Amino acid sequence: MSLLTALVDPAAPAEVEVVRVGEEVLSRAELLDRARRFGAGLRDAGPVAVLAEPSVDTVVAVVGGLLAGVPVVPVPPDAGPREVAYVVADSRATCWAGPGRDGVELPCVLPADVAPADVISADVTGMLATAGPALILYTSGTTGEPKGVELSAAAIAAGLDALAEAWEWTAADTLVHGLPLFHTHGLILGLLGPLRFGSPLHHTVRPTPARYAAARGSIYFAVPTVWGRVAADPPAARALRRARLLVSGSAPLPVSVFRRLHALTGHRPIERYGMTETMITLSTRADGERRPGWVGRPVAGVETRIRSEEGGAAVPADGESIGALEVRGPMLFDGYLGRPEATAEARTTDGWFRTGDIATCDADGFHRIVGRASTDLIKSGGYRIGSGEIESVLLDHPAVAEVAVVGLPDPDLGQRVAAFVVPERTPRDGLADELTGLVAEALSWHKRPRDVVFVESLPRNAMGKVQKKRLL
Ligand code: MLC
Ligand code: AMP
Repeated sequence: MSLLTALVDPAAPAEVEVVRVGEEVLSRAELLDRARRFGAGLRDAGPVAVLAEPSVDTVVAVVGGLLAGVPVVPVPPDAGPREVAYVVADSRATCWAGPGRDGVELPCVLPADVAPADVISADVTGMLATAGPALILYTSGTTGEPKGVELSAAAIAAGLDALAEAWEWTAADTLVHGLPLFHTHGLILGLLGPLRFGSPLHHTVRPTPARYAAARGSIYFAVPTVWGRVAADPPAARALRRARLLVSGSAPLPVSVFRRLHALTGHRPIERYGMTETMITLSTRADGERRPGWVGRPVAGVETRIRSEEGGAAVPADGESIGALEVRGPMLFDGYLGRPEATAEARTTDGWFRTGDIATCDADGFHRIVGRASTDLIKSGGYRIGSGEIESVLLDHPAVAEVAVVGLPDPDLGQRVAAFVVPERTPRDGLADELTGLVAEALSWHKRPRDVVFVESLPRNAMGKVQKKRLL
């Protein structure tokens, strides 16, 4: 059995459109042919790093890697040279797909021009049984560098099938979104889902309200920032009345946005909750209650438990008591690449994954995510950003004596990255912009601080530890 069941189904029509990215369209036959040829070019079976621009070439490279049974490592296209070099080295990628990037010295396979002679043998079809990771997704932690999350084809298939069941997602649907193709939301749910279920994907390149309104789909995916922008654009929102499901995730959907979307579109959005490490574990359903501020029940195969942060006792399922959310299920990751200690730390001794989120659950099994246990993981526009990685880049700058990075509440992005900087001396003009640029260059554009605040000192407790909560 293949992960991409509908795509490789020999009985499916060849000429049907399966993926559209902006103006570029791929039929099923074209995608299969190009992906198989690309896959055949990956001769040594080492991971392939794919510069995940929103383009059909990215789709070809990802699908080609999966069909060839080669781990795919998506690289954010807005990543600076230092982050690109880190991801390539840490993942031990042996091949680079896409336009060249400074500092990448791997052999390059361009998805656009693989020779026809390279047609892959028909028996390589991305079997679910393939050992090892199908995808390695890089994601930030509370400290240190981002970690590579290893997801097997079997886990991805289980995660997608659970969503198909909850959302009644079938080949009769057309999915529309414009999310990045390097994270769970846009890549796994947003690309591999359509190719597994045979529902065409229309990727809008950027997730703007106008583009969502212009596309004709039955299911729309977006992060809360995008839904907030749609809700602030009534003509665009009204165009989504004809959809079947509006789905929000990757960060909390503000209740006000839920209500406004409902008023403008006639739809109560589906909210679902997940993580790179777990895929989607909680969701409301196509045929069930959708409650503003709540993310629903465990999807098929998932179990959850909520334990008190002090002592670990189960908290009552009364919809008010809060505790640390732990999950288990068949869609969870296998581990952090090359980091057995971090992998072990992420799980309890009895095998549950510690999400790091604080949640409550009511007597009906409905969950609400209250926040994160640590202030060191920031969610900005749906992107997960570790304050530690930004702090270490800023501390490298000679004008920075001390720094603390936090996520401040933001009406558009949910949280915005803010850096509180103690300068070595009176900050010169332009230093704030220089520090912002440094993060964009070393890490990614989307990790750059939106605010740089110069302060004389950072709030510390008696032990000298920075008290970030006092900066919020
Ligand atoms: C963009 N811009 C750049 C740039 N990239 N400029 C210079 N250099 C770069 N590298 C410009 C754009 O052209 C634009 O300019 C401006 O910056 C703002 O662009 P934007 O795209 O609107 O960005 P922004 O407002 O910062 O971002 C909002 C957002 C983005 C919602 C589009 O945050 C986003 O795509 N979020 C999705 C994150 C996501 O998919 N997370 C899922 C994680 S998985 P101008 O002039 O055109 O305005 C997960 C699991 C789960 O969490 O549960 O799903
Ligand atoms: P990532 O690893 O980028 O997928 O980020 C995972 C984190 O996003 C989770 O640990 C949550 O903190 C947050 N998250 C995802 N979906 C939701 C949601 N629907 N509501 C609240 N937080 C969410």
